[in-house]
Amino acid sequence: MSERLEDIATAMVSGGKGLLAADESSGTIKKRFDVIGVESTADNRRDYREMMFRASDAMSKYISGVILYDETIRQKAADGTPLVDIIKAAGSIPGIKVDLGAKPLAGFPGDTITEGLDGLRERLAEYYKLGARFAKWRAVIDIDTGKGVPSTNSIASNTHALARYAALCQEAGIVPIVEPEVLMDGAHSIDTCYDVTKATLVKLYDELYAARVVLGGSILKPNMVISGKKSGKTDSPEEIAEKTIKLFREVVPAAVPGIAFLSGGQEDEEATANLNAINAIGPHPWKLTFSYGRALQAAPQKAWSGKASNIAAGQAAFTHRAHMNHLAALGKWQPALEKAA
Ligand code: 5MM
Repeated sequence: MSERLEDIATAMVSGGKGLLAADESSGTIKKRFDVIGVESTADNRRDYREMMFRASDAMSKYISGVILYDETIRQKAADGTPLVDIIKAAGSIPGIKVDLGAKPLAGFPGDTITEGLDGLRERLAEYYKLGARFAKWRAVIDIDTGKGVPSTNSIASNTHALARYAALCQEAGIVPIVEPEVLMDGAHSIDTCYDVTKATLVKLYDELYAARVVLGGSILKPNMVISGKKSGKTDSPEEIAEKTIKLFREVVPAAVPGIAFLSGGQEDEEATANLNAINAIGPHPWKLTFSYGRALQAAPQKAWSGKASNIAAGQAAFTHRAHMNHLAALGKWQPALEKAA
């Protein structure tokens, strides 16, 4: 496959394929394993991820790339094959999470700043050698308007860090996924989500221009415009689609080849229905697909539950969700397809 940044970025979002976000850090994967009663050991994490990467139908037809964690990009399957080689053999692209997590932002209670820029040039060079052709950095923007969260400083600091990260990635021949996640955990309305996401994306593209990032060789990984979970309101897919697209048309340059959404705590089918509604009102200037973590993995995690005898069931659950999201990325999903399965 071509090594041009623009070609890699295009391959990541085309043909209704999307990304598997399997980059849970040690603390996050432990939380996921706790739910299914599995101890979070290196071997269990390897077995679980190997199960998904060996789901050949899902990986070859629906998953364009996999975001890995530092441990996983170095791991070998039970038979000694590097996990990266299994991903590549399926025609999928290995990627790597390079941020070191969100820490409290000094002086701004409730805001966080994502760390990991120091030494990033050297880490990217190593990840390139290990096979990564794209990377991901997640900035976390919470909403708590009563407490002044997010602050202007949080948006400025996080988007500046995203731009510095993206420039370093492109220097290393790696496509940056820029992920400014406006959390859906709060009690805010969909219109507040719209305003905060808009402020974040406007600043993000200012910073990316200033850092001379080539937009054609980058991917945006945003939240959808959606009400906070604690608001008690469930928005229709049509409203989410209409507001999300209205916003993106105002602020995301057409030079960006693709937008790959995070699921952010949406239920599996909800994330699929919302992506489908977004694509159903196209055509759009960019490809719109998925880069889901929880909405792709909750079902296979439950089906697998740490037992070797459940590997086929786990792979079937993963393949089904990947297939449904593939259809949603093409605007061709229907609820009846879930029931049929
Ligand atoms: C898979 O989860 C990713 C890693 O999270 P931590 O660094 O907190 O362990 C996360 O960045 C993920 O890639 C995105 O948030 C999208 O995942 P969801 O579950 O929101 O689709």
